[in-house]
Amino acid sequence: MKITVLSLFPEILEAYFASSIMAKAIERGTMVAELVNIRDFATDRHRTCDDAPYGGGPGMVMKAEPLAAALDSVQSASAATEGMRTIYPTPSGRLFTQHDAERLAVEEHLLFICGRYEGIDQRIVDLYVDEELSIGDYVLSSGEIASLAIIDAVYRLIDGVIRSESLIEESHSAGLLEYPHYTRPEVFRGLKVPDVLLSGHHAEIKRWRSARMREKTKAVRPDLLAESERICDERSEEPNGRNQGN
Ligand code: 6GU
Repeated sequence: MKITVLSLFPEILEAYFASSIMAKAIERGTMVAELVNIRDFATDRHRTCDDAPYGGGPGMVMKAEPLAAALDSVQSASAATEGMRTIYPTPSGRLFTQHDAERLAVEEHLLFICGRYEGIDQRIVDLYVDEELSIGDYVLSSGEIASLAIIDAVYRLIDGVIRSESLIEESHSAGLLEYPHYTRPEVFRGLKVPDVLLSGHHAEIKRWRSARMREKTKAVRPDLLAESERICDERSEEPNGRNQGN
């Protein structure tokens, strides 16, 4: 998969792309990452990328021309543009979920536009953007962090990026939150690892973990519990999170 990110501050993203798991995926050729500085496509003397909004109001808006020039350069450089999906992370987008991550993980090329200020000129959305995604009901100061959140959720699902067993049992893959994890030492500050985990009794461990998943989900995300039971009924399986997929 290729990932292109358009940003006014690509240095924010560089550390992430150089980090261990992503760097390894890039080294292996599983991932290709491309950072594009939008400012390189501004043509005036001051390389202006923002301007006041028509109609008035607070803040600034990212100008259409530098963004369009940057987007055109990516499109003309990539051979198969039909294989490219353009994503604009914005708090006014549809809520991004694990289901979206799974859907996007099979794309050939994802392009992210990082907005700053009050956002980008609507005509860029109209002309170039395939989907607007929000990462939650709160407002971040810029699109870089939201883009990284989406990229991270997506690329780890690609074959060969992380061990597939890790993906099967984790939170949300079956709509339930994860069970608690323990590693050595057996006693830490007077707190002991639950006996069942030391028993070597795999069926018991599985039951214990399922119970903890349901308990935790009921306590903090009852909305997910209802949805998970619906999905499991559909599959006529036990709602214990052992099954892969959505
Ligand atoms: Cl995608 N962008 C920004 N700036 N804030 C957000 C967001 C995105 N999703 C939630 N808050």
